[in-house]
Formats: sequence, structure tokens, C-alpha cells
Amino acid sequence: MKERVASLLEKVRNENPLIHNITNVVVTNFTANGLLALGASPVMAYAHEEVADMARIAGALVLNMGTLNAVEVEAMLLAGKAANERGVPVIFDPVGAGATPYRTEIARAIAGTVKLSAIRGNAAEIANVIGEAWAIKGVDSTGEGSVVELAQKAAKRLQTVVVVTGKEDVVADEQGVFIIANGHPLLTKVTGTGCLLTSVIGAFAAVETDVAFAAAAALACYGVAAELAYEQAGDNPGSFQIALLDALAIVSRVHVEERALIEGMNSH
Ligand code: ATP
Ligand code: TZP
Ligand code: MG
Ligand code: MG
Repeated sequence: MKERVASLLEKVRNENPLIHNITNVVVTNFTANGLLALGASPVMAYAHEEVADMARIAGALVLNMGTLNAVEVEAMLLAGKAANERGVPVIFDPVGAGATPYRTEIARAIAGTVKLSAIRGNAAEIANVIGEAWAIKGVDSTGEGSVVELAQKAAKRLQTVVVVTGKEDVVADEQGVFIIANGHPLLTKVTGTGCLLTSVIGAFAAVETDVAFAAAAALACYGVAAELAYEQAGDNPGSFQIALLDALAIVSRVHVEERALIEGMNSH
């Protein structure tokens, strides 16, 4: 499986997919730089007049509601519809779902209107999208529970690939589950590391039709990159943020084959 993950990383770099992001104001620049470092091609486009055209030519569309407002939500729905019509994979990050009634309502509306290839969030966000109680404070998850069960339940309910991240990451679809144990706690001290990850999943889904495997591969490569970044930067969040961008550029087949902690329990 690690060889297949490494090959997919190389495929992202070889194909340099265009990733259309409609994302939040906190993470826009970091997301663009992270995708570039990885070897993908980012574009941020929000105008109602152009989102459908941009989504149609993208390898993947990433919708992130971190700093949502009515105009942006409409842009997401327009882009999502165009992507669905053209078979472009759509990845959704329901940032802060459950923190306010508006966020929860919009997250459910997007998940119910756009045909998603995958949804990625922390446990609280995913739980809130499907109406399960789970603690959330601002955009950070605080709850505890069976993340595997939650991911499986959400995959069934939403009829899509569900990615729940935290200390360990879980990818679930109706066929089975992947668990990925790479990463570093310093990822929780830099804002936007979850949002960038969602866009990285978009880059992998752009070049692989098995979206659950694409997501698992993205998580493993991203987690290994975070480990390399920590070795460069140590316990310094500012340096770690930059080191993560550098690590996304250098993470290689050898790193993945040596370090990936990925377990599959399914037929993928
Ligand atoms: P939150 O707002 O809860 O931090 P998020 O959207 O930032 O959520 P995370 O769940 O933090 O997303 O996931 C982002 C990345 O950080 C993932 O690669 C995940 O594996 C990693 N990560 C999160 N917590 C830890 C941890 N304690 N140890 C190692 N890696 C972690
Ligand atoms: N507030 C609204 S969006 C956002 C903040 C702090 C960024 C969240 O980024 P991430 O990747 O979920 O940590
Ligand atoms: Mg985080
Ligand atoms: Mg997040």
C-alpha cells in the first residue's frame, strides 16, 4: 500500500492538477503556497460570474466555509453545480460546523445540495453536519468518542467519503476504513493546517478516481511532511509553518515508504 501512496504523490507532481479553491480569508495564501509546494496548481476564484467556468476546468473543486457569508455560499453552490455536471471531484471542509446555527445550517445545505466526493473535518464538525452531538469551540474540536464509528455513520448518511482528522485520521466510505497515524501535534498550533490538508486531498482526488484511497494517501503524505517539518523547525510554530511548506515540496517516495503509517480495512 505504501508504494501505491508514493506513486500517487508522484502522479500529483507529474500532472500538476489545477485546484479551484473557494476558501476562507485566514488561510488563502497558506493554502495556495502549500498546493504549489506539493506540486499542484492553485487558483482562488469567487465571483459568481466566473466560478462555474473555473470549476469546469479544474481537476478538483475545494469548498471551505471558514469565513462564510451569503455571497460566498452562493458562489460555492454555483461552482459545485458546475463541477458536478462536469464530473469534477468536489471536496468540502465544513469549518466550524456546530459553532453557530448559521454554520451548521449552511454545512448541511452544501452537503445536501452539492454531490460531494469527500468531506473533511475534525470530529466535532463531521458530527454536527450529520446531527450528532459533539463539543466544538470556535473552529476547534474538543470532543471525544469513537471516531471510526462516527466516520462510518457519516459516510453512510452523506453517501460520500468522510475524512475525520485529529491525532489519528480516519477515512471511511461504504466499502471500509483507512486509519492514518502520521502527523505532529504542532499542526494544531498553526492555523490553516486542516484547510490546506483539505485542498491537498483535492489534489490527490484530481488524479485518482478511488477517492477514499486518494484521501488516505494525501493524509499519509501530509502527515509525513509534518514530521519532516518538525525535524527542521522544532517546537516553534512560526518556523514550523514555513518548514511544512518546504517539507511538502521535498517529501518523497523514500520518505513515504519509510514512514507512512497507513492501515486499510477494506476492499480498496
Ligand atoms: P482543528 O480545528 O480541530 O485543529 P483542523 O481543521 O485544523 O481541526 P486537524 O484535525 O487539526 O484539522 O487536522 C489537520 C492535520 O493535523 C491532520 O493532518 C491531522 O492528522 C493533524 N493532527 C491534528 N491533531 C494532531 C495530533 N494531536 N497529533 C498529530 N497530528 C495531528
Ligand atoms: N477562523 C475561521 S476560519 C479559520 C479560523 C481561525 C481557519 C481554520 O483553519 P484550520 O485549518 O481549521 O485550523
Ligand atoms: Mg488543526
Ligand atoms: Mg479546520
